Amino acid sequence: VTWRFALEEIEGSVQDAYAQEFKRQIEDMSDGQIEIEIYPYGALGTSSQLTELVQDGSIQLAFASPGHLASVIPEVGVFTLHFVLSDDNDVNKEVLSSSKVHNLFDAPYAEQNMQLLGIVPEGWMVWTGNKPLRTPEDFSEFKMRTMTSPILTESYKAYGANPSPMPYSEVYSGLQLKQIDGQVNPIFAIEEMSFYEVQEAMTLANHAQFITTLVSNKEWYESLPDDQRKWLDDTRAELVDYIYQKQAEFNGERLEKITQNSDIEVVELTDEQRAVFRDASMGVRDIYLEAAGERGQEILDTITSMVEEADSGEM
Ligand code: 6CS
Repeated sequence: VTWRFALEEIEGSVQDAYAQEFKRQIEDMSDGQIEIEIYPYGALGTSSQLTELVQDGSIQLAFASPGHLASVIPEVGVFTLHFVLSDDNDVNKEVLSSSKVHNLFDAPYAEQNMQLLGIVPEGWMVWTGNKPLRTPEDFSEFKMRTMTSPILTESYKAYGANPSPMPYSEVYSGLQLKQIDGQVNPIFAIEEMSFYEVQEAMTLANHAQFITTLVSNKEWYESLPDDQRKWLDDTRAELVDYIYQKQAEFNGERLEKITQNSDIEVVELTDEQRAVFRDASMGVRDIYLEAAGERGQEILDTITSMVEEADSGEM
């Protein structure tokens, strides 16, 4: 049998590294019974279109990032909020891979005919722009490209920006033609999509992780023979640490590559500067709760208390 697996990112990306290792392990375990076909970004469509293909069963597996998916599943918009996660990404990995957090999303995904298979951090979100962005004032009237979910655009409205949601594939030309002033993505993506070539500055605020989720069609998952479901479940458990290390490696190496190949300015915000953004971001949580309701409240409370507990245990 063939399992079709669609990515929201191009070859060489974090999602591609995940899919390649997933393919290697599953094909190996199944002794050739299962073949994984990987479709990198561009082969099938935008993130939102990939989600539709999973929902209607045309493909079995895909990545679905909350920045887009929250348009369909508001609960998952929690991962687009700023300053919810820990500053320590090891803590985030533990919290996000816990069954406690995972279980909270089972019902919202199931209602959209999807099975949630993993919540995967891909690195800190970094702002790029035609200038550094040190204060909310710097965002005033700034045309910031965001992913397409309305909950996410609220985060940038809260800083005074003028958010322009658009698919990933349109960002480079948007920046080049100056239809937008900036965008936000993890470093590995800023490098592989060449965004740094058409931007003046990168601002590191560590305000959020780029989070994606691995999904499958729900009926497909439920109708898998026991051995196949076990291979799938074992592999996704196995890949939690694998992909966490890969994203750290990719983001580290590519920051070096960017600074070697360009004279883009790299600005790291101080704790005081971050605190101003943190304060400005808090009201967006209410907008999230309006959209995601009681389930959203439980999700936000669970994640914030797990993060707090882990952070205080570490100090
Ligand atoms: O900005 C986006 O739309 C995309 N960014 C990344 C790093 N992965 C997928 C997502 O769609």
